[in-house]
Amino acid sequence: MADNENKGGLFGRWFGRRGAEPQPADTQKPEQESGQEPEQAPAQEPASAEASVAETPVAEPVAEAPRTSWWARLKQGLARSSSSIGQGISDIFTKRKLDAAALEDLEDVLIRADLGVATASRITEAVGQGRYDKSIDPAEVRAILASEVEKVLVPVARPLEIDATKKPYVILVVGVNGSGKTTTIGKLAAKLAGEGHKVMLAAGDTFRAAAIEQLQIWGARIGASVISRQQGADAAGLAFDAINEARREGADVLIMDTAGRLQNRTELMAELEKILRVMRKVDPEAPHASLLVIDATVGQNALSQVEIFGRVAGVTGLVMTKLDGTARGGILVAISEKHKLPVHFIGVGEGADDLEPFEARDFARAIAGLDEGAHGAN
Ligand SMILES: Nc1nc2c(ncn2[C@@H]2O[C@H](COP(=O)(O)OP(=O)(O)O)[C@@H](O)[C@H]2O)c(=O)[nH]1
Ligand SMILES: [Mg+2]
Repeated sequence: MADNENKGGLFGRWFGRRGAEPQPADTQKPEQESGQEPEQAPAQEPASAEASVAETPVAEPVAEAPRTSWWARLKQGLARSSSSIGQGISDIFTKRKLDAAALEDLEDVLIRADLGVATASRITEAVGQGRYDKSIDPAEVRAILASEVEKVLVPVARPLEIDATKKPYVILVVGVNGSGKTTTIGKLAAKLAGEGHKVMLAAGDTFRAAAIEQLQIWGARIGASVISRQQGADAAGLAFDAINEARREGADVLIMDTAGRLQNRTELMAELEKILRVMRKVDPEAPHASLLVIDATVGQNALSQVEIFGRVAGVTGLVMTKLDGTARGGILVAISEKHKLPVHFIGVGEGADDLEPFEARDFARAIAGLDEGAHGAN
């Protein structure tokens, strides 16, 4: 594959991700919190990975290597949250009877872990129920925590269902810069293509040439055609053409990338509204899904992203990425509690198969630091 040679760094990572260790934290730092605009975005797409082509062999046989189990990866991704919660719980409840002060301390620990005030107080209440002046084992507190978190997540853990009567089924992908939109599109497209859907991609991040190229690489990798225009072109016009083109080609699914934008920049958000308006000229029901991609390392800022993108882009579901490093996974609980939007997938790495359907029970048990996931023994 000629492409393979050109983009060895990226392909090496795709293939090499199977069974590989998670990326070191410094390669996955979110770059969107500092307030930069899309036009100033640092090149963090695969193009920059080309520098390491030489020392990154394209290791196809690695596909045979055993893959670290899903549970182990999730647990590791949530380790930062679960260890701070676990430590806090041990500090509070070891050799101490349960009283109002202990419960207050517990609530603080949970709020600091981004779980949100509502969930934190519900967990605290559940822990306190009938146990005043008794001692409680930290493990029991963690079990209660897992069960309360699971209750919040069960209603939102919903698969992304492609309605085959909509052709193409149009998926718009939005989010702040660097949250993992383009990578998620690649992973999602790979998944859908693997399930037999004919997928087409639209390179709607027209701000940066590298972003267009990044999507083209994914398209080539999975055999999906990519509609693109030159850098600086109008994204709404591209959306219009893309739906028409997808119809002509008989694509089942069209996934449209967009430029990262900060949720507090009105003019950029207005551009997103324009994309939606123009899409609806071709298909009044488009987009059929509007996915907000959130970076799990940003913490509280994610709440305002959900709020504002939800309002402007009519977000129908969430994907949380980067749950494989220094994630602040608790925020997903706060988001679910507050916004009740479906969470379809979580991203646990940069490779094509690092996108997993969101499972409430696994996530709840991992964040509580319990040992087995939903599929393990209890
Ligand atoms: N570790 C890790 N890195 C990710 C994940 N998803 C995306 N990335 C990386 O985050 C950076 C930004 O991703 P990109 O898809 O370009 O973000 P976009 O600006 O929203 O399109 C890239 O270096 C990706 O490889 C993930 O689930 N885990
Ligand atoms: Mg992008």
